[in-house]
Amino acid sequence: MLPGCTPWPPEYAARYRAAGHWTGQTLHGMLRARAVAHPDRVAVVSGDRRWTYAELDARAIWLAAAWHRRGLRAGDRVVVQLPNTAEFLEVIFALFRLGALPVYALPSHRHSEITHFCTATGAVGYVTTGRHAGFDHRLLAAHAVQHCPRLRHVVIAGTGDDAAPGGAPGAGPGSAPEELPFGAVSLDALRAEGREAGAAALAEVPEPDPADIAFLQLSGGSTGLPKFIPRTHDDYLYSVRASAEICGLGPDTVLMCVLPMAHNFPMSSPGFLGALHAGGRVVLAPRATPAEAFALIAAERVTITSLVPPLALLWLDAAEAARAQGAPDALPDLGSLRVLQVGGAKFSEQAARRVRPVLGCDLQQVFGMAEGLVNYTRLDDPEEVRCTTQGRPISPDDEVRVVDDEDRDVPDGTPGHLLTRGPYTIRGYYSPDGAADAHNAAAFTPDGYYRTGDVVRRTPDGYLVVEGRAKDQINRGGEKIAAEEVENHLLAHPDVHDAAVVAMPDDYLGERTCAFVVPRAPRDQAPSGIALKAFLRGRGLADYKIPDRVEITEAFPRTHVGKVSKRELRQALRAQLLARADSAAS
Ligand code: OOB
Repeated sequence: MLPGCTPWPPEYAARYRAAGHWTGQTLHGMLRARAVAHPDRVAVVSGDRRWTYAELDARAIWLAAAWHRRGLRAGDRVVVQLPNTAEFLEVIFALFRLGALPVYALPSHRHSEITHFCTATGAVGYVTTGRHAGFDHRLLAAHAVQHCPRLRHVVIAGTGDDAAPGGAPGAGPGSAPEELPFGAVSLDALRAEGREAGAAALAEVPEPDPADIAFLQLSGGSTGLPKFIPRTHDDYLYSVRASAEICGLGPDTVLMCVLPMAHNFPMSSPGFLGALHAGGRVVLAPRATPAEAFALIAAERVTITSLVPPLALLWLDAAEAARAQGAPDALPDLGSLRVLQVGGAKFSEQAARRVRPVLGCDLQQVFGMAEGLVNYTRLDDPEEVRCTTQGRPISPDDEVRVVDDEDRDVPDGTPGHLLTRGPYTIRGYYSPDGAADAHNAAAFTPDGYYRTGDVVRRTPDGYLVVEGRAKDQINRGGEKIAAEEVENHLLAHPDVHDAAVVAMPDDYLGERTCAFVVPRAPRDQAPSGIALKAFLRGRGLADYKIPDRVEITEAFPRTHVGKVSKRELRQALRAQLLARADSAAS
């Protein structure tokens, strides 16, 4: 196994194999089996392009061959930062074939995050795009090459604006190498190289061990910098297979990916991997706006998709508004949509009850985490359960404990900390050279339970209701922000003496971020909120981590042990917001 990863104890691994959870297949093996069984079926729809299973597999093999020729080897880490395009699939399946590990970055990540991912994982490769959503990702590549000496394989997929490679200007096979400085190669050129070499170039390259790590996923995090979650082929495929079954996927499934593909939810719950496993079709949505998504649902006859709560609210409001207009073509035909999954953050009961009447499909709540455990409401659960709980675990072998502050189990119905272990929940974060050992000691119990940081209540029939959170994290509409990460960036400002980042309630996103800042200088010379936000952007922090609000204050309230009392800060903020809303209303 990759050094720095914590394996399951052998007796657990044996049990999960005996139970048929771990089947000894790799992620690329799964695709290959489907490509052999039904080569001509469409696997992925991305813009104007439709790739069959055979084509997707062939492209992955060409890329793998080219990378192998260029020296990429099993166990090597490659940071992958791509938008929702078919190339995402091609790239990760190529890496799976080689046993090289994708490290999943989001398109919104900037140089602070990318540099951390590359250096902390010792990545030798970085795959990104050209211009996307108004930002030129080649700038990130240039920065990474300068700051990450191990990087040898920099690949740019497409160079045009919001590039759909192959169709965008300058992105074709002819894109000249001189367009790509810092030793980068275009994905098209790389694929062409592998195609020439042919699949035979991989003849001597063994398939990776299914028990080994397939990729590194990012944790939402609550401390300093994001941690990396090592998932094996065996454990991940189990969660994909079981999820596909729970969600009723089959060859007729048309699954639309709206959320960024790098997230665990749209990837595997059941996500695009589940749809491919079931022999269905994946439709990639470049944007999540109701207008574009509804049109795509109607055009491709989408049957299932997954959203975070703010997007679900946006879709509900848009569909209602379109109906209210009364024009027959104001709302595209959403009749093919059978299931809308909502997860990543708490979906209010009130909103949940609107899904069936407004969108005409079933709601499925999903409460999961990239570390493993995923809970689903079942499709045949009564409406009440689907609207008021966040579901129950995938597996009979998921072990769930709800405990008090002293790790003592609490009775059903009582809120407590959620701990879990099982056949697809990690036993430790990736810890090369012991980098995450201290964090692992805190995040896992000695007997291997992961401390999720979530506060839940369990119903008598084993469903979980999320009540809150004990971890120092902000859940901004499904995007997770570790308070400490942002605080450390603020503390790097020469005029900042202390900083504390907390969540503030928000009707739309659920939570937004507020940074309380104690300046070094007197208050009237303190940096402005605008200046501090610009400072954070300048440090290369992803946009979703930039605080929505900055409060300059003279000192922080403290707990009796002298720590900053975030609870009091949140309370003060809430009171302030309420007072402001009151005075605006009067
Ligand atoms: C998903 O994964 P992550 O790793 O981005 O975030 C996990 C955390 C959970 O620990 C919990 O705090 C929160 O996100 N969360 C929810 C939730 N689903 C996730 N909180 C309340 N209600 C829900 N339904 O977010 C994720 C991974 C796989 C499937 C779905 C979501």
